[in-house]
Amino acid sequence: MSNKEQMQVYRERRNRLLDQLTHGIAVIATAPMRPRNRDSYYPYRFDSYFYYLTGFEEPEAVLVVVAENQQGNAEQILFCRDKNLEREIWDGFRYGPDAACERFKFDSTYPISRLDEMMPKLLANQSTVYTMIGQDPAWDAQITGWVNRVREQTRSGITVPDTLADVRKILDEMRLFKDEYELTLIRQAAKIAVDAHRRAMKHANPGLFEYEIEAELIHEFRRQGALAPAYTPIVAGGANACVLHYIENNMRLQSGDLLLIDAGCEYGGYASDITRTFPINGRFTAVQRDLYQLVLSAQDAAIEAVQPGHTWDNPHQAALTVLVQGFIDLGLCQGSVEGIIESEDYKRFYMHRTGHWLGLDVHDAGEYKQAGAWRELKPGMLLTVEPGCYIRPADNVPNHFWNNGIRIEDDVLVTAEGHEVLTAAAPKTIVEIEEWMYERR
Ligand SMILES: [Mn+2]
Repeated sequence: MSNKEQMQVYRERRNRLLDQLTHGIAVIATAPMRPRNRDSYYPYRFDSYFYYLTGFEEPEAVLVVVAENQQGNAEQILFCRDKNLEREIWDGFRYGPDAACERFKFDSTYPISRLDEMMPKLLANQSTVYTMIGQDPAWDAQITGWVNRVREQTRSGITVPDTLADVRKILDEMRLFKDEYELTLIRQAAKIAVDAHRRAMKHANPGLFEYEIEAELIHEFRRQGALAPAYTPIVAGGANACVLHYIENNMRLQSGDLLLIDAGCEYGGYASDITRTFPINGRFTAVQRDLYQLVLSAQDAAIEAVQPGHTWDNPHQAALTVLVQGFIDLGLCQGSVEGIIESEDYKRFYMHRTGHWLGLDVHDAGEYKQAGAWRELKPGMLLTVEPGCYIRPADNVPNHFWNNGIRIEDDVLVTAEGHEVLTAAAPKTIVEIEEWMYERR
């Protein structure tokens, strides 16, 4: 897709937002730069909603979309940093309002320094202000301040906005359905993460540290042009895999242990999210084989349940049924499948749900329930499927199971025919993993 066509995609998203603004104005700021320590900043990451509507990556920018301006027309406005040749020597290129207007297909652009002066004029005679409420107290105060400045002019006949609405209600629903352009970026994010997991498996060996494997992941991400990990990678050997959000990644890998890696990259703004679990020495033990095959069967059942017309909860229930039957067969739980699901006794070994929406954010925008019911899956939705099993030492658990944490996670697109697993090329069956690791010697 040419750059022009890409920018048209963003403009059309703003048009679709416009279609849903009844007599109102949407004001969406990008993310602030965040200080790390003293005068160093974290690498800059734009706000996902702002980026979804603009494709504009610079900090200090605000999007304004007006259903009807003072002349009665719809208008798409960007406030951004001015050109500044002096600053550009230090910090790099910035578009400036003129070039940004042309390239990003806005109707008008202004320097961000004029935001405070212009917002009361733009808000005058608008009834509803759509913005992100409560995300940043300073932003909430700014919006309120501008509305109060409009109020000061009411004796001249100007009316004041009387409704504040959360624009995310509209945008979450839009972001939930991925368009063709997004899918191109998402497929690439998935492909790079697949390669990173393959690379990590190839490099794993007893005696290495978890961070050495993390380095292999990051190497592959950057080598293929991904910005960064989409979230802090989890590289968890042995007992560490039973800590769901383990990110220290600083222990030595032991032969006989499993290694759980939960890592994905951000490419073109989009996250991939893959988990693989494999034996550090390249061969599953008999116990690990039983547990791993159970989680894999649960994942197969859950992926099979990703179908248009099914609900969000179907994959989770499918995984849960397989897992609980397995816990009974292995002697980890006692009773019937229904009874154990009812009592939630399985939560000793499986305490999270089976997935989440995926997109610009790794836990992406979109409601999971509508009017109290799990929502229906439809083509274009993208989700993860990630059942697991985590066995910590406990009196009522046979000790040969202890300290095995397993999760298997893929990124799955709902299609008209069923589903497509975007991350299928990362080795997953016991045979695939052992063969791929055997070749590393
Ligand atoms: Mn995930």
